[in-house]
Amino acid sequence: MELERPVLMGVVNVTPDSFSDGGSFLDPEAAIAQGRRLVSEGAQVLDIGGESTRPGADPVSEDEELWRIKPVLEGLADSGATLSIDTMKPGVARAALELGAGIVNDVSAFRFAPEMAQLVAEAGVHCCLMHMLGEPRTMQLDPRYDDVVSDVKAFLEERLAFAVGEGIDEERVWLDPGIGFGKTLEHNLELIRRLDVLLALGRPVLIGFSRKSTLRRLGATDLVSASVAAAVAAYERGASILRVHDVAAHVDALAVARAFA
Ligand code: HH2
Repeated sequence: MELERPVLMGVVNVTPDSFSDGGSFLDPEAAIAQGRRLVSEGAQVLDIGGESTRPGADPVSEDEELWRIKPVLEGLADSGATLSIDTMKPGVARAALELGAGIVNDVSAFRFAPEMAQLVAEAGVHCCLMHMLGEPRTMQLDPRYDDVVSDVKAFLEERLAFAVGEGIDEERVWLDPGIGFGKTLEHNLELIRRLDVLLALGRPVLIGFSRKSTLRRLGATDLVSASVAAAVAAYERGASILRVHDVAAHVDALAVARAFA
């Protein structure tokens, strides 16, 4: 996949309980319409997820997740975007790959199910490996690091080596520090401030700050404009892929930021 920074990854959450849009797109038709709208606004990638990873979220069964995402992947196959499946489950990833998905976005970075790596290797698709401290149910309970940036870097380096060892082409791996996944506001800010440390791993970095509650801790009340500011900051520090819910709101801001590059 040719990456010309910044790539906008539009979020399609087919869930009743996601952070900010839970329940809005549980109906497949609504999710498909949302996906098409995000592509028309400028998303090159659509990230389709059937399980919420918000803090405290309960896990979803594989059958339920499959039931949620399959019709949406089918309905978006001709959308013009590369489809990404946001899942930790190999069964869900396999079904999505059969339906044409080109990216596996695993927020557990293949820790939940290591066999996910072989699946990605055999399919020859891209994957995104994300850092998370602990698991969604408990990750926001007093997260601590020696140095958040070096700890996340060491984790991503190890997961990248694991992925490559399982046969995944290094060129097909994206890395993500996992904004909000077991991190305080200060941790999230520090990861963006020192993004160069993660870029030194040599892989494109994905950042998902969009609509996250950590923005409220900065006093933000309008999470869309706050998300745009965070995306621009991440882009300026070298992020390649921005995972966002409000594609239209990001397009012009990033185009202008890019003009300064
Ligand atoms: N954030 C969320 C979900 N998946 N994947 C990556 N790679 N990076 C992220 O930052 C990321 C992600 C959480 O956001 P959202 O999809 O809005 O909520 P939920 O997980 O509750 O569906």
